[in-house]
Amino acid sequence: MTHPGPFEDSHRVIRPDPVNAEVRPEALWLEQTPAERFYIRSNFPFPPGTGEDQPLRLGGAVRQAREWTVGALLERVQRSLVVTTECASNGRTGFAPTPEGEPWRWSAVSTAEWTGVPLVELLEEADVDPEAVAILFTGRDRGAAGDASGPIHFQRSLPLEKARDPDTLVALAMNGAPIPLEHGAPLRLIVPGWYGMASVKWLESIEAITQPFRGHFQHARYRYEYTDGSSAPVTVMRPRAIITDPVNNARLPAGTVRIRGWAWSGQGPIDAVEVAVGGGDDVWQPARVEVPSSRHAWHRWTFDWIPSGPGLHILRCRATDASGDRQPDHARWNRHGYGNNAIHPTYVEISAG
Ligand SMILES: Nc1nc2c(c(=O)[nH]1)N[C@H]1C(S)=C(S)[C@@H](COP(=O)(O)O)O[C@H]1N2
Ligand SMILES: [Mo]
Repeated sequence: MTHPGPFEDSHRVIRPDPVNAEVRPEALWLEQTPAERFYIRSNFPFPPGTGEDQPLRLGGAVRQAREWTVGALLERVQRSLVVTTECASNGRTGFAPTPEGEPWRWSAVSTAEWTGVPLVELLEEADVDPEAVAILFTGRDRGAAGDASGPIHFQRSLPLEKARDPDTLVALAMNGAPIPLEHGAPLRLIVPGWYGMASVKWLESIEAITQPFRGHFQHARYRYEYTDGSSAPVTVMRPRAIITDPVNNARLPAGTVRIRGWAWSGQGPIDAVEVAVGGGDDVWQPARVEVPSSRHAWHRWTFDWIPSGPGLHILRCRATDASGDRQPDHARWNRHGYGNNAIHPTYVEISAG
């Protein structure tokens, strides 16, 4: 163990160095995940901390290159959004054969309130050239990746339209406090609705580019690469519902069980969550789905279940979003194991009497 860190107490650590860690089941009971329990996904070691004098540069294909310190950004009008973020690799170990990469199980997902400056305001101040095709974001962290000869930074691009979405934020606070180092201090991008890789942590520069970006984390990773040779970029989160309580392997007394969980999708609001309690059979019954506290936050759902008797039971749930997309029994296998939104069972044991 090179870096057990404090994270062993608060998370289920997937890999200690650099730290990659899932949310523990009890932290998923909360609508907003406390910052110190939010899942952590880091490709490289955390960069050193910086202060309010850290600059954020915006350049490239713009009429007026700009630079703001963190302190200057903090003085601007801020916007707060509650956002559910899931790692594209969540559920990777559910694919067979298991793709290479961090062995994420099913809890690389969290929700937080992010506060910051809408990116579009900064882009407007810099006056992006009409020839720009995308906006590129660079994080301060770096390391060896792919076949690059030296260390590279974590870099990702966004299409102009998504970069200009008023909900795409340069965030300076998480759950009302400064962003902790592991989540991108002092400032990071937040791209609601997209899998986590788009939300670049430790943001240090923004560049308007006139050619599509083909860097490692855009082109060699975070693409669905299928066995038939086709591929597509990983973007919005697929619909998914999870059971938060009872927890897996719970032993419960006889009587009605209130099953609860969350459901989300980057493709739109959740239209339905259904529950199947019969193990192998496919009788799906509707759960009650609540309106989320914000447009980008997960929906609470509940279902009152009367167990048919004592013994082992298999509980399953599945979400359908407003685009009509429903969680599948099996997600399509892809080389790096992204986007596995397959239905995932929870096992519980009901006591006799
Ligand atoms: N600079 C930087 N940003 C990053 C990453 C990274 O390794 N470096 N990982 C990305 C991925 S894959 C995810 S899922 C989210 C995780 O954010 P979190 O650690 O705050 O949960 O950050 C994204 N932003
Ligand atoms: Mo991720």
